[in-house]
Amino acid sequence: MAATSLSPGSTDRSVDALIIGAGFSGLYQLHALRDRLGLRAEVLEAAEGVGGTWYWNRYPGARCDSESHSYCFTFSEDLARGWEWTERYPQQPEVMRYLNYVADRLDLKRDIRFGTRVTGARYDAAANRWQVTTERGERYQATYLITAVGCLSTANVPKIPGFETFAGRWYHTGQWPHEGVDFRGKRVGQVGTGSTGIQAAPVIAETAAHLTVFQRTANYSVPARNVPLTPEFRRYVRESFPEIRATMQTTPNGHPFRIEDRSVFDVTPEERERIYEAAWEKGGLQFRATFRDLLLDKAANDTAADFLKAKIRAIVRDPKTAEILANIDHPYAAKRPPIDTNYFETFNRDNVTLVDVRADPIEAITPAGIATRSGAQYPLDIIVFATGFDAMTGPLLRLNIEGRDGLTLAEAWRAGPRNYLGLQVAGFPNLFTITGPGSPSVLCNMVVPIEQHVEWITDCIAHLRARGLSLIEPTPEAVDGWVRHVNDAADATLLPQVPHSWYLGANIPGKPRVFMPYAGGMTRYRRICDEVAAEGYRGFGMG
Ligand code: N01
Repeated sequence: MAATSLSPGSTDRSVDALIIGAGFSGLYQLHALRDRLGLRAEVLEAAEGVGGTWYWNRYPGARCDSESHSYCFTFSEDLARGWEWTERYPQQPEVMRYLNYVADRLDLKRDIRFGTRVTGARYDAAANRWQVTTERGERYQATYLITAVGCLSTANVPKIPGFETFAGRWYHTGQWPHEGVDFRGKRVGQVGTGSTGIQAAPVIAETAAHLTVFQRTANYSVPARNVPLTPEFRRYVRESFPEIRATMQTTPNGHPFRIEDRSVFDVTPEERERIYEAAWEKGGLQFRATFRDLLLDKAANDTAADFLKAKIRAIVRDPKTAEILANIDHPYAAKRPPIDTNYFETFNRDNVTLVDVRADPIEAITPAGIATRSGAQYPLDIIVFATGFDAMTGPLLRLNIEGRDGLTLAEAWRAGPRNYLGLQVAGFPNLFTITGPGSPSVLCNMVVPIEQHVEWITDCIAHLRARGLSLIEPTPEAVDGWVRHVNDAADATLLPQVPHSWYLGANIPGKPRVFMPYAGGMTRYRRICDEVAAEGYRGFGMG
């Protein structure tokens, strides 16, 4: 059913549900509300196409670190059977093709307003409606407002003195030009060595005249070992769809493999070495799944950390460079663990230099390049900022959301995000946040929490409608309890012990230091959400 204007002459569009964002979350949420519940639902999307994070992150080497056969929707066997991946890890263009396939197959694009950036959303209590405004001045109204803006969609370009004076060109990896960047003959500086920088550097180095990598925090990385998928593997995926889905739904991180149920100290040092070596050869995030206590016990983690640091020293020929790369100050996987293709090998190239900006911090950007505190000057034609995102809260706060009694989300979250189940905020009725802070989101293969959230939200709205109710909001007590539980879950792991982690908001100056994702695992989270629903949406007020 088409959306209607409120009254003749009014420019407001009125729908039942507005969804912000057309990535994985927004696409599935639109399908679920429109095609399962029969709601009038629309998506507002700033980009000119579907894809969300994959639309913007077109940097060289952009590739998913979840294995392709698990990085896709599982809610429809029919949808899954209509698609075949080509590589172990899909490259950005292939994920985009997949999401377009989904959008076309489910006929979603007719209800997505592209090129429409939301600039404000205000809850009108008298009407129990959300009033949403866009950059172009359009106005929308809806009973339900669902954010599907992802966790990593607000690019962080560090405020380095002299930035505006740079005479060359600069790019942030999360806002990469569609036409690409030609590095041939250019002196390129890359700032940042997170998952993105680790993927980008080897590819940039292939064409740049020279690449200088500015590393502030040394990072672990395990080889991805990407390969084209064999016909046998594709057959396995086709034939084993229910089993693969069942594994993804019953593992803490939503990946299609299980975490080994053994402690690092259950095996001899020789056996442990053999296990790590096999996992290194196999490649990918399964390295983290070799033992159950890697993220729980520092001594256990040290064994993996030592193994990985030794690998760096073995790969990188220049001992000084190797030492800077292996000088890692945090437990393995306590920051998001990158996987790579030839990252450490890249530092053996003649046209690549590593600069340790922990020891000698970036002082300024000059017209000619980057200057560090020691007075060293690095002349550059191009600077690539692989400097990450104002993660999790950033994409929500920039929507300028105002709830009941004029309370803004920025005020409600001044000391850090507070919500219930990661899905709803007290004082913001009928606002649902897919993969919001407090959700397992970024600690998982993202599609798994996304599917769970969308289905939970859809069931919740169906529950309200079946009872003639039109409002749901968590109680302050439920929010307090969830915030406590999120903190406790994080404190039971090594994750909050990394002072410079974006999980804590530590990469953004002035951002409250709160561990944002739910570290209790997707299986436990799913169980809690199911119990809450089964108990009549315990912890929520409805009306
Ligand atoms: O961002 P990051 P990312 N001066 O924040 C450095 C997902 N992802 O885009 O650690 C100098 O991790 C910063 O240093 P430090 C994934 O969840 C997935 O790489 O703050 N350096 C760090 O080295 C990932 O975790 C995939 O000390 C500065 C880097 O920039 C998340 O996205 C691929 C600086 C930022 O690392 C974010 O990853 C890519 C400054 N002023 C990303 N400011 C896959 O699926 C920041 N840095 C494969």
